[in-house]
Amino acid sequence: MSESVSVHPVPPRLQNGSEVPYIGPNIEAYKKAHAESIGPNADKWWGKMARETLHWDIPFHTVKSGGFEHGDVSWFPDGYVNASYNCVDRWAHRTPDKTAIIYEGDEPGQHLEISYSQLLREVSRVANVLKSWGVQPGDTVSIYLPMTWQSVAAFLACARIGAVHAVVFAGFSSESLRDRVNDCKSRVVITSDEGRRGGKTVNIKKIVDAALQDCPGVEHVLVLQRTGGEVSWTAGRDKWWHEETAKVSNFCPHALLPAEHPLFILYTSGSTGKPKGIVHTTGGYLLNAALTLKYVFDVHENDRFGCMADMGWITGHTYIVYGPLANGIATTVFESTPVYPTPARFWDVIDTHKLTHFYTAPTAVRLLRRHGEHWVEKADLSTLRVIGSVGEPINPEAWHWLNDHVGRKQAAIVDTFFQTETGTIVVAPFPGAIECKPGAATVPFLGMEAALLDPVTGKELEGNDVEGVLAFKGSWPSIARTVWQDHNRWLDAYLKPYPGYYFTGDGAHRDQDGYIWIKGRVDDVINVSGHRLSTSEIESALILHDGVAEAAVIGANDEITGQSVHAFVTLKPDFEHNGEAGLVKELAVQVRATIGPFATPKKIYLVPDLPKTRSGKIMRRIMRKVVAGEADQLGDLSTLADPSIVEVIKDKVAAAH
Ligand code: 6R9
Repeated sequence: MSESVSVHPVPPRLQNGSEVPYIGPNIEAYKKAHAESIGPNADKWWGKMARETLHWDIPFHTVKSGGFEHGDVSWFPDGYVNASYNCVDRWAHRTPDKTAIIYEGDEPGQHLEISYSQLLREVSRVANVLKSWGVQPGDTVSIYLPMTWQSVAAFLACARIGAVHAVVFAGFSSESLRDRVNDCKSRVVITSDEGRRGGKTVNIKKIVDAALQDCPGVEHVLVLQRTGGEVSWTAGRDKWWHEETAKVSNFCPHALLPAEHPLFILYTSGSTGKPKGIVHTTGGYLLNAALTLKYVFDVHENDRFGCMADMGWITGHTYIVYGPLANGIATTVFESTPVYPTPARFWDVIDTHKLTHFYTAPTAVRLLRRHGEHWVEKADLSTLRVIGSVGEPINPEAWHWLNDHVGRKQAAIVDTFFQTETGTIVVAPFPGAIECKPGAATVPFLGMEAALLDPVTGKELEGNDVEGVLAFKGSWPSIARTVWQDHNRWLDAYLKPYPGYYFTGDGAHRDQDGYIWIKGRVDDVINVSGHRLSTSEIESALILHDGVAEAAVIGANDEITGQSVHAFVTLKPDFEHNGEAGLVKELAVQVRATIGPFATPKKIYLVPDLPKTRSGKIMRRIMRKVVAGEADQLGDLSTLADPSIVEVIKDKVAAAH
C-alpha cells in the first residue's frame, strides 16, 4: 500500500497565511511538543494547559488522580470550573458584540448571527426556567431538538446550573427516545414544535409526545417554537420556551461545580444491544474540547468555524458547541442538508459566512463528489484554512476531491479520529506541521499515547509497520469516566480487555513513518454515514416483528455511506404473509420505528435458516463474505451445523443484486 500513497506538504495557507500556526513548521515541532506533553512531564503539561485555557472558579492543586487500572480516572479533582461560564461569560464580558453563533436555517437566506452577549442572556433565561422547575445540580435534562441556535443555549443552560444534559439526536424514533429518557431518569425534556430539514417538516413534538406516554418520570417539557405549526399539548406538562423565558431574569449566576461534575450523558452503540450512556465530566472534557479545536484546526481569534455534524452526536457536542465557544470564536449551526436546495449548499454557506474552517464526514464528501465538481466551482472558498473529516476512514479519492475542489490545494485537510467515549479528537494531523497522507488519521494528540496491541496476547507492538488494535496508555482529561449507572459495563467494554489501556474497538496500522491508519471496527459495530449502529440492536428491532424468528445483521461496504446494513431474517414456521416484498417493507419500517430512519437496512433477505455453528453461534462472517462478493473465500465451513444453507444464502443475495 505504501508505494502508491501520495504525500502532501503543509499547504500554502498554513505556511504563509495571515496566522502563524501554533505548531509548525514541520514534524520535528510536533515531535518536540508531543514529547514534552507525555510520560513524566504529562501532569505538569496538562496542569499548565488547564490554567492557561480555562477560567477556574477555585484553582486545582491536583492534576490527576486514579487511572485505567482501577477505573477511577479523575482530572483536576479539587478544582471548580463551569463550562457555561467558560464558553459564554468570558467572551460576553470582553467582546459582547462578537459573533458566537452563525445560524444558517434550512432555507437559503434564512440566517442570523448571535453575539456572545445575546447568547449569555438566552442561556441565562433557560437556566432560570430550569431552576424554577426545581432542577438541581446532578439532575439530568433530556434534549431532543433540531439544529437551531437555541439548541446551543439549551446545552449551556444545563451546564450553567450543573444539570447533566442528555441530548438525543432528533433522528431517533420515539421508542429510542423513550428508552434514553427513562434510562437517565429525566424530569425535564427540552424540545421544539417541529423542525425543518431539506425543505421538509419534521414532527418533533409528535415523536416526543409518543415517547413520553411511557416516561412517567417526566414532569416538564419546554417547547421551542421553531415553525409555529400546530402541535398537541399536554396542559400542566408542556410549556412554551418563549413564554417561560419571558417570565425570568436575563441573568443567571453560574453554579460552582467541581471539575469532575458530570457535564453530559451521550448514548452510543456498542457491541451489545442496549445503548450505553457515556458520561463526560466538566473540566477534563472542556479542556480537551478547547485544546483539540485550537491545535488540530489551528484556530485563531477571528476565525469562523463550520462543523456540519448534528449536535446530537459527539462531533456536534464538541466541535459545534464546546470547542469553538471555549475558544471564544464563531461557530456555525447548520440546519439543512448538503444537497438542499442544491449540492452547492455547503459551498454557498462557506462563501456567504466567510468560514475559515469546514468540518464534515466522508459520506457527505462522497455524495457531493458524485454530484460533480461544477457545484463547487462557483463559490469563493478562499477563506478556508483547514478542512476536517470525521466519522469513518476517508477514502483517498474523497480526500483528493476535498483537497482539489474545496481546498484548491491551498488549505489543509485533517482526518480526525475520535469516539463518543474519547470525547475529543485523539488522532489527527497538525495542519501547520505535518505532511499528510490521504486516509491516515496520522498522529496522537498532545498528551496522549496511542498504542497498537496484539489482539490476542495484548502485547504492545513496538516500532513501525505494525498492525493491531488501537488502544491508549494512561488517561487524558476528556476520556469518559463511566457508563451512566453501570460502571461495570464501562470497565468490561473498555478497560478490562487490555489491562492498563483504554481499548477503542478499532483496528489500526502504524506505517513505516509512524503514521496511524484506522482500519475500522473489530467488533459488531456498523458505521453507516458516520452513525454508529450495533448489529444486535438492529437484530433486536427486527425480532420485535411478529413473524420474525431470528435475524442476523451485517455491515457491507457501500460507495456512499461507507457501510450499509444487510439483514438476514428467518420467519416463524406458522407465520403467514402476503408476499415477500410487502413483508420486507414491513420489516424495514419496524427498524425505522424502533431505532430511526438512519438504521434502515439496505437489503433484507428472507432465508429458511441462518448459518450456525453446531453450538448455535451465528456465523456472520459467512454472510459478510457472500454479500461482499467473496463467496469463493468462505474458509472453513466444517463447523457449520447445516452447510447446505450457504448455497441458499448465495442464491438469495445474487437474486437481490
Ligand atoms: C467521532 C465519532 C466512533 C467510531 C470509531 C471509528 C469511527 C471516527 C474516524 C473513524 C476512521 C476516522 N471513526 N472517526 N474511523 N477514521 N477519522 O464518529 O464518534 O459516533 O462514537 O464513532 O467511528 O470506528 O470507533 P462515534
